[in-house]
Amino acid sequence: MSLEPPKKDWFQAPKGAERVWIGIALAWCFVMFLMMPYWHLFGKQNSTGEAYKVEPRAFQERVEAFVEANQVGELDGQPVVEPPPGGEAYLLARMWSWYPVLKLRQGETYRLHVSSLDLQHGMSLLPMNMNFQVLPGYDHVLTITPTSTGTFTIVCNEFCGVGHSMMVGKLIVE
Ligand SMILES: [Cu+2]
Repeated sequence: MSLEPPKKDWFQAPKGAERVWIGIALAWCFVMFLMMPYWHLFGKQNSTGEAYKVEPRAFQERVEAFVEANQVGELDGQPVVEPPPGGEAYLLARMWSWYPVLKLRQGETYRLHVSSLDLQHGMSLLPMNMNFQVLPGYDHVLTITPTSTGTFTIVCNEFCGVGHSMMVGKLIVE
């Protein structure tokens, strides 16, 4: 069997129900397209887009200094760190853990610096619907105000190797 070129006038304009379905799909594309700027302006869980360049080792040193100055306890071998209300907090992602465990106060606003020591990770705060990319070299600053108390779980949502599924951290809000 050989390939044959299509016959002339092969195109037939859609009609009837096909037109309607194409119209519905196109209209929905526009709705989703407009939702992107809408959420950017009115979504409550968006990043402010504040980010700085940082060497991964320099970021790690800042995290260590932050832990040393504000540690209040220990949980599963990880330091529990309580940043000053309204102050700066740090969270380091690395293969395959989140460091340290943060302890925040409800209603206070923090500047949370998030970065990675090695490769790309994803910070997903459960059960809240929050997802942020965590990249080495970028100090991503999230302005956060916890509105509910409890112990929240941070999981990695970017596949980062064999330990990916065990990369679970904790965030405590009191
Ligand atoms: Cu990961």
